[in-house]
Amino acid sequence: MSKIERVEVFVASPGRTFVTLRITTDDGVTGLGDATLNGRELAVASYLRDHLVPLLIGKDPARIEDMWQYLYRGAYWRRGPVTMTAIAAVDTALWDIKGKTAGLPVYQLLGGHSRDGVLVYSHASGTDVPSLLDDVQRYLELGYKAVRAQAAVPDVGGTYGVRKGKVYEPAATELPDEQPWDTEAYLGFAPTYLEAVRERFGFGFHLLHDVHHRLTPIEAARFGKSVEACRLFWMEDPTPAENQEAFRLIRQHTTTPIAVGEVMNSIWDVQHLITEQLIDYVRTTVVHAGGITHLRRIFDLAALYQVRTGSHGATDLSPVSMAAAVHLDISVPNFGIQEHMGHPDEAAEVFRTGVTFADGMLHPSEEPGLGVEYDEKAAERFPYQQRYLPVARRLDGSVHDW
Ligand code: KDG
Ligand code: MG
Repeated sequence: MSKIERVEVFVASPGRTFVTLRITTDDGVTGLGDATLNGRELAVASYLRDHLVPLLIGKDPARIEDMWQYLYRGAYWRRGPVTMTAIAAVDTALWDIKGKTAGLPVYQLLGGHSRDGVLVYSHASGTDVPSLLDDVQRYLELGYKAVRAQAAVPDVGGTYGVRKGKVYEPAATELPDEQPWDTEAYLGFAPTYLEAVRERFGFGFHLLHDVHHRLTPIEAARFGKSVEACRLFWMEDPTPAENQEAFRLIRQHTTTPIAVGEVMNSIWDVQHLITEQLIDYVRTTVVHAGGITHLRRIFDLAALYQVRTGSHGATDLSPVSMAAAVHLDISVPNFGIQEHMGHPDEAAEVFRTGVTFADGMLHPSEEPGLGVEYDEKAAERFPYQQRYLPVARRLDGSVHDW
């Protein structure tokens, strides 16, 4: 039996911060896991370094399920983003090791191809409608078959999802940037630019939109109804989802499909959303929902209720997470779509990934394991930089969901 000999936690900021776990066995096999929790990175690094590393040394890396149960049940304290991201990193690294030991890419361990490629959507945005339309055109020309559209609400500022640089990076300031929010202005404006996108480019591609938790259930119902003619692939996070029951009201009013889950960390956080068919797509991810082992469990539950997958894939999910996501996406029967935002250029100096893009789809690496390498020497050139996500405030100064 091989044993876990070394466990390292790397925190580096190549264009943005990533926390990466590397497990090495006594026969020299290494596995990588992503442990990045945007704006709370050091909490997960400490959870790993101070609480999980001592538990891993000397253990059998082949016992992935047992390790998951041990770390989850053994903590006594359950769920939550910090715990589940730390467990995810260990789980992902163990799948990487198992693949390398078996000489197979991870998707083969998960049952092999269920499809030829992983449909992805990218992010078009604009500071106004003409610049949004130009950006949609750019993504369609790049070959994307699905595009998310977000535009800045005129005169208000603080709109979610409008890119400034090459990739949209909301965690851009040393302390939280406080941004204004006006629900009525958004509700009046957003349907008009989604209509403009359909008018200009037609219906030959999937159009998505992220509301980013900012509406109440009845406002979300109004929004969903008002964009029905645009035939969105989904409206994402229309209302905060701690109260899963809230989605019943939205559902009663609109046929616009709903996607939820990027901030959820376990099967219990999405249980009613799935079993009561209150959503159409579940957006939980490898990194924030307990790794490949737990995410597959969520996806299997979802399959029973005709809920499809639509995993989060923003810049804060490292190339390790993205590779793991693609292995899972290509193998599960109820795959829907995968978010694909890319990373700042510096990230490519630290992570080498075998994931490829062609014709609007991602394809997994054929190398054994996940097919990602981490260059720790290169990472040293990018020391940790503190960055927070923004905070939203309504026009009266009160805090709103960002
Ligand atoms: O860390 C937060 C981001 O990942 C999030 O704001 C991105 O909502 C997001 C999305 O759909 O990509
Ligand atoms: Mg989102």
